[in-house]
Amino acid sequence: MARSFRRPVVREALEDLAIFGGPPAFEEPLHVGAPNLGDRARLLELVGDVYDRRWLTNDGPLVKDFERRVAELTGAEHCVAVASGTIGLQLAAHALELSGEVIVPSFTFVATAHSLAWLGLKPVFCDIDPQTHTLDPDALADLVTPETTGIVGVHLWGRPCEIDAVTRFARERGLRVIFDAAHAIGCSFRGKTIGRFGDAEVFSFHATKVVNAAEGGAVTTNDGDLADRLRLLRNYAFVGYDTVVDIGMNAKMSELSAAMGITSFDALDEFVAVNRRNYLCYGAELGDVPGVSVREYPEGERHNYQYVVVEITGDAQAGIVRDDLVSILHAENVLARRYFYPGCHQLDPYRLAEPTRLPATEDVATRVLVLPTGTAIHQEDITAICGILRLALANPTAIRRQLAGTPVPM
Ligand code: T4K
Repeated sequence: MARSFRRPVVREALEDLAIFGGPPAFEEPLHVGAPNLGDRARLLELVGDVYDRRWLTNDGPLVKDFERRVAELTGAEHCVAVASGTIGLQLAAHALELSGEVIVPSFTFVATAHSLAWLGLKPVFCDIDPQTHTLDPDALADLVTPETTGIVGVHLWGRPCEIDAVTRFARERGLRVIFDAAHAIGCSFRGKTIGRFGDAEVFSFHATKVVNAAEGGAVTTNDGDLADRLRLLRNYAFVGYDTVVDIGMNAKMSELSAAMGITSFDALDEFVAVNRRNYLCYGAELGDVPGVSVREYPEGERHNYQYVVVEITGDAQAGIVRDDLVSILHAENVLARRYFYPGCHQLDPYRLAEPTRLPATEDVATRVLVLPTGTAIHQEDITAICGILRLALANPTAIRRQLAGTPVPM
């Protein structure tokens, strides 16, 4: 059900904040990642067609149409739709015959690392450039060993990583390159749409993404042989009914997901326009607030503005820190997120295997706050959220006293 819009309670005084005992500003939770929904009638029409055709999955007509739409938008020669972004990354890594060690930024959603580890590959975590939040190409050389076979760059927040530098570095050493483009549908790098770089790029069409197929993903590539191999592996590596030529898996997108994805694609321009409007609104509300900066997207490129990312610059002794703001916002029913804290290298499965220090990742991971956006968010919501942030940031002493000993919501 769509969220019925109830005007949020606007905070005027510090004591009104929910952490001081006031009622939450929002009656219902505001999520980061509430899905953008396309046209209901169109979705139901497509689902009706699926029902009538009795063709539910296995490379059906809607999946083919979805693939065509992704290829058209990205400019990639081939698109292979899959069941999720995570499976897309696995399929690409397997199809490219990666082995041993693969370099990957730690500051990413854990699926990037998991997809490699699940194949028995060792993710070797790389630090980021704190200005871009993406893989620092200057950090790559120290991480290469005789076991290294590939690099996975991540276009975090939809901002392309240093594609040229990463690709050049990899080519000089005979390494494969996959770009995790989970956030980057419709974004561009030097005027070219994301989807045609490296050996392959992998998108996510999870419910929380700007284009969603409920669950889904896609691998794009300009390499026809690789695309053929991806299609083979996606369907257990069957050739015909009885012949299996490789160790494949079930990575197929269903027709129902494709129906959702096509409906979502139809509305992409509208979703991006709303995201951009929200992003500009946050920027205007927070532009002159000391201690907080809204991360900007590079000029002259296409963006989907899917994430509103702010960095909190206050220091732990004197000011409000990011985690204080998370507690304050959650109490108001604004479920802001600490993506991607604490960095993959500090998550148990990876931390325990091999302790690593990545100073830029560790610093940025304590300062980033991701705020709700998308079509479920109204301008009044943003004004109210920013009002809460301004009030809190202007009163660090009282806030810190009030929050002393309060655990950060997870
Ligand atoms: N690489 C990168 C860089 C990624 O960010 C991701 C996924 C991947 C690879 C892997 O792609 P997939 O295999 O997922 O296709 C979410 C998403 O689940 C995940 O897709 C996404 N990145 C990540 C950044 O965010 P969570 O666990 O933080 O949030 P989740 O799924 O619980 O959703 C967030 C909030 O959205 C919920 O608390 C409530 C709201 N929500 C969610 C769903 C699913 C709704 O209102 N309705 C819904 O249907 O991971």
